[in-house]
Amino acid sequence: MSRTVFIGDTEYFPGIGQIRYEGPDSDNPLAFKTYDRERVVAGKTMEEHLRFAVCYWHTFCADGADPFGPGTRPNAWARASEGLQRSKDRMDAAFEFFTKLDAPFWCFHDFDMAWEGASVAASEKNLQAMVDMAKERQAETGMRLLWGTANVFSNPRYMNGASTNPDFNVLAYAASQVKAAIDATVELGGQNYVFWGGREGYACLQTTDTKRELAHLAMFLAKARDYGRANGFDGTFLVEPKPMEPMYHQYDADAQTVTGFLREHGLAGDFKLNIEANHATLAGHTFAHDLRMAADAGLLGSIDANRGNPQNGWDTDQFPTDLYDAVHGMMVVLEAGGIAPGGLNFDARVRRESTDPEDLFIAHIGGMDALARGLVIADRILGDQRYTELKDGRYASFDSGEGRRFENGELGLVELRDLAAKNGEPAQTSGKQELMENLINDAIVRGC
Ligand code: XUL
Ligand code: CO
Repeated sequence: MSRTVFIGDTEYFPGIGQIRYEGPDSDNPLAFKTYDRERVVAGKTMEEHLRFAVCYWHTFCADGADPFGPGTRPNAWARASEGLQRSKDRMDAAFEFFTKLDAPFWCFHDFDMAWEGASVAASEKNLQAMVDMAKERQAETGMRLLWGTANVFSNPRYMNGASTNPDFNVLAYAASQVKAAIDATVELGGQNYVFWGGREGYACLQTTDTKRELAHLAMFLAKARDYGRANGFDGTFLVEPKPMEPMYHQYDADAQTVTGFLREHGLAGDFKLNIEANHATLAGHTFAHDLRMAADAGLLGSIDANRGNPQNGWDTDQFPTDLYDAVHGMMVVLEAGGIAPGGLNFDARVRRESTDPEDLFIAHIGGMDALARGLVIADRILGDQRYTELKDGRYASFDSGEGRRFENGELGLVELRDLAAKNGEPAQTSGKQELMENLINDAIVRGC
């Protein structure tokens, strides 16, 4: 059963019906070749595994503008000059897109869905108007909210940060937005709530009291958690690591940094990580690396699926069509037991030069197919004994005897020294990287 397609007073994507699975031989650019929501892989349907979400900001708020030039896409839903009408048109376009794409989830920032008012109370009222509308649209269509968040980085008041701002009044203003965005997330049944520390970092180390700012960040997150828990939010809070951009340094630099921070402040558990591929690469890691670090810590919460550009290193937020990234990433997700209640959110935008309305569909279809292929191939690899034997076999010397005693904490440095003296130079053991790479390539060419 597919979702009900929603079309409002205006059809924003005429000529495009619901996107369907047509199989690998289809040459229809507006069809899935691999993503078949009902197909069962490793005991669950693709829809249950992948939990795809469309994001509001890149897909319905961006128009292709970059620092060197204005927008290239005259979005039909962004014509009204008045805030309420523009937000309503945008929401109609968004629900038409979500349901035609047949993705189960969506994500928003407060001021992508609504528009900022001249006061805290005015902004709350604007957001509530759009929450009321979104609630109706969700009920009509069966769409669900993966996560909500607050944009506490675009308004100039946040130029020096939000919860790490040196001015307490700015911190309090950010709290008013986070409170309202948590309320909105609860009202829409959101399964997660995200903190991306857009400007939580610094531009000048010499003017910044980093210790104090980090303490404020931890206090702010704890108070948000307390508010959410007391007001009906039983989902997961997520921190989204990113090392830089827009700041020179952001405190939530990567998965391991955030893990340490959450543990230091007693936040781990209520808070997990939302790993974004392009943020991991900005930090000098791979997507799979940050997923692995989060999963090993028991803190893999959700994923912002996209990719960067290896040539420039910026946060280019391209659609995740790299098959290796998809396979490597889904291997971690499967080994971690899945991503629910998180999901795979396309925090990705079409290129400035991709100006046809259908390009938004083509981009999402490509990302969904790539990650579905990643899922099928990752499952194949993990089910291949050669993979487990190769990986586990490398640690065999810890499975029994003295190695096992070391793991159990029974050997000190003196005992280890004596064992080394007795056993002499260790025999060389091959790392077998190329064999593993070949296994993965062989699994890829066996198709999906
Ligand atoms: C920015 C980014 C954000 C967060 C939500 O790089 O990834 O869109 O995902 O604030
Ligand atoms: Co993101």
